[in-house]
Amino acid sequence: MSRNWTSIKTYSDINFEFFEGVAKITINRPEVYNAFRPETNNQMLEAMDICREREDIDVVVFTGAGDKAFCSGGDQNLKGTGGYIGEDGVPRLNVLDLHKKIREIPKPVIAMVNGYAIGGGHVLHVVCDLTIASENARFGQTGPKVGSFDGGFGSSYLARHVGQKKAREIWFLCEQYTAQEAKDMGMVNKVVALDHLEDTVIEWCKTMQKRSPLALRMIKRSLNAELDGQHGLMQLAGDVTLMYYLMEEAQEGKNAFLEKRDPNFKKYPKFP
Ligand code: 2NE
Repeated sequence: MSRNWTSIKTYSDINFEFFEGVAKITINRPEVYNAFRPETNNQMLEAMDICREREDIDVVVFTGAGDKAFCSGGDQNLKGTGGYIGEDGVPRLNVLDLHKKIREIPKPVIAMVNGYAIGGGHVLHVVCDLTIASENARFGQTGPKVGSFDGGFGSSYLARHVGQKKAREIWFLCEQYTAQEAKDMGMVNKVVALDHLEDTVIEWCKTMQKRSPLALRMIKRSLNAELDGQHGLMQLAGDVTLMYYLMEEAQEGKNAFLEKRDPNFKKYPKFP
C-alpha cells in the first residue's frame, strides 16, 4: 500500500517525513549504499530532536533509500585521520551521538532494514529498539576488515541480543548473515518480503500507538538502564521524577513553600 508521507523538513542527505504519527528518517545516499558522512549524522541528529519535541510523533522509523541498502556505515571516501571528514574539514565520529539519541528518545525507534545493514549501518539497526527486515537484507560487521570498530552499543548491546560468543564471531570474522539468520540469532524481530516491509512496519507502529505512551517510555528506560549503568539509571530516574511531579503530593510541597506554610504530606497514601 502506498502512503502519503509529507515532508517534515528538507535535507541534503536524508528524507524526513511524517505519516499518521510516524516519523520516517531515510538515509538518502544510494550511490554509496546509504553510507553516512558527518553531515548525514548532523541531519539525523536534528531530525531526532524534532521527533522528540513533537507531540504528534509517536514512533520513529529509520531506513535507507532504494532496495539495496539500509546503511553501509561510515563513508569510506571521507575517512581521514581521526574520523570522517565533512565539509568543515574536521574529523568526526558523530554517529555515536546518534546512537545516544536513539537510546534516549522516550519513544519507540524501529529499524526498517531494506538491504545491507553493514558496518556502522549494522550498529545503527542494533541500537534501534526493534528491527524489521526484508528477506533480501544482509547483516554484518566489517570494522576489523576496514580498520575500524565500535566498542560501544555496537558491541555490548549486540552481545545482549545474540550472546557473547556470537557477538565475537560477528566482529572477529566480519561475515555476512541473511535476514533469517539474523532473526534466528535474536537481533531481528521479523522478516518479511521487501514489498511488505513498510506495511509491516506501519502495522507495528499502529499497534504501539494504541499502547500507553508513558508505559512504553518507562519500559524503554528500564530496559536501557540494565545496560547503560549510571547514565541509564539517571534517564530512568528522570522519568520517575516526571511522574512524581504529576502527583498531588509533589504539588503540595511546592504549594506549601509558595504559601509560606508547612506542607501536609500526611493526607497522601503510603503504599505497602
Ligand atoms: C555493503 C557492501 C557489502 C555491498 O557490497 P556489493 O558488492 O553489493 O556493492 P559494492 O560494489 O561494494 O558497493 C556499491 C557502491 O557503494 C559504494 C561502493 O564503493 C560502490 O560504489 P561504486 O564502486 O559503484 O562507485 N559503497 C558501499 N559502501 C560504502 C561505504 N561504506 N563508503 C563508501 N562507499 C560505499 C559493500 O559495499 C561493503 O562492504 N561496503 C563497505 C562497508 C564498510 O566497510 N563500512 C564502514 C565500516 S566502519 C563503520 O561504519 C563505523 C564503525 O565501525 C564505527 C563507528 C563509525 C563507523
